[in-house]
Amino acid sequence: MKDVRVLEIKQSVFADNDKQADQLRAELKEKGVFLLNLMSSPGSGKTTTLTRTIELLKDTFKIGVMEADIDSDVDAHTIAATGAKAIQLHTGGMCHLDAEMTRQGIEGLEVGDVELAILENVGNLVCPAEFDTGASKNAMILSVPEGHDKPLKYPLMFSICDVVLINKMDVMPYFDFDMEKCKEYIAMRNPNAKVIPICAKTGEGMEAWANWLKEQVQQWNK
Ligand SMILES: Nc1nc2c(ncn2[C@@H]2O[C@H](COP(=O)(O)OP(=O)(O)OP(=O)(O)O)[C@@H](O)[C@H]2O)c(=O)[nH]1
Ligand SMILES: [Mg+2]
Repeated sequence: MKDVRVLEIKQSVFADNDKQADQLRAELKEKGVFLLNLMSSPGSGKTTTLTRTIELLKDTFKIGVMEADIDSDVDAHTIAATGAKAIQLHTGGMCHLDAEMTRQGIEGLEVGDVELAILENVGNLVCPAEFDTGASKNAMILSVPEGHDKPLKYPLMFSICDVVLINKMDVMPYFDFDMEKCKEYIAMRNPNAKVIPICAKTGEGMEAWANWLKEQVQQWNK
């Protein structure tokens, strides 16, 4: 198994997270690094989606991934196996990353020639939504087994995301998931959010998602 670096990131001491986030965004822009913040509840399919995304975009962009978890390095190993640059971040028990913690991750990743950096945030629908990480875009995954009512219960998460991926479309027949209602609830929280149904297991919808991401990176670089 390929070795991956594990970085213990320190809890931030800065009071003004929004300022730190804007500063990090500006620095990344200067370096030509697009940062995607990927959020979801535990097990919705972040790592599985990322491995497929890397397969589709690895010839277009140099990709680096920061895997944030409270413990373990399993996700960083999964990503490293795709050939992408990967680092595991341990949050010291924190359920989210703020901008300064993200900066520590970016420094640990040694972005260098990385054009697309992706942060797999800690699995949680509440805390990560409260902290701007300095990312260029926010994405989230809602998986079918979680239910279509989640935008009603976790409004902030849906309101800050530019794109919502509805994952695990293959298990749709086994759950009472109403896609139209889900889209309606997401639009109530954020009319500008793009919704893309995907199945990270079979690859359904992954091209649409990869194309959306590619366009965002290219537009941001203009
Ligand atoms: N049926 C089905 N299972 C999926 C799909 N995508 C992911 N899974 C499964 O869901 C489980 C969790 O997937 P992960 O990719 O590890 O999810 P995660 O969001 O990264 O999980 P954490 O990092 O622990 O928060 C695994 O058993 C995956 O194989 C899908 O599209 N369909
Ligand atoms: Mg994961």
